[in-house]
Amino acid sequence: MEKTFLMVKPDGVQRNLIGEIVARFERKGFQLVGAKLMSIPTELAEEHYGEHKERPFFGELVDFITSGPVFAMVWQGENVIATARQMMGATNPKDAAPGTIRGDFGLTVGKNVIHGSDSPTSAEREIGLFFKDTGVVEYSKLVNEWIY
Ligand code: RTP
Ligand code: MG
Repeated sequence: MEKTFLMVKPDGVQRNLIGEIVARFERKGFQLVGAKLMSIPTELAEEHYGEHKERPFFGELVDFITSGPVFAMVWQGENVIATARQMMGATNPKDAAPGTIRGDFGLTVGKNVIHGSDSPTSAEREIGLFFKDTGVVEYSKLVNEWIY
């Protein structure tokens, strides 16, 4: 089953949005298979956002994502990578549709509440980076029989 890496960013944790965000993915029918509250070391932040190394906002991005704890998660389900991105909304909350997480809870591009992998390659890479030590939890859920 497809898996993706999602993370409530430091602003979402500080604003008490963990439960709200988890609830949205649960209600959709996705299955939580990994989760931890953690501080991101600078080296991990730089590696995670490595694709943006040359961008002018890279320093701010790393400073922000390491500024407080994040809630890192792995979710699984059919088409979860693309669907989670739709549920998150556009990168800049001013362009994100109402009903999406960024559309409902964000105001600025720098503090946009949630991260989600943007492709199968990114998902595999990011799950590897964040859940290297603990792995994910494989388990069956009876409710899945009513979803699929
Ligand atoms: P993310 O990686 O955090 O899930 O966000 P994303 O895929 O929607 O957007 P991406 O292009 O990967 O950018 C990563 C994060 O960098 C910040 N950003 N700032 N100041 C700017 O113009 C700017 N552009 C992007 C955002 O916080 C974005 O989530
Ligand atoms: Mg991205």
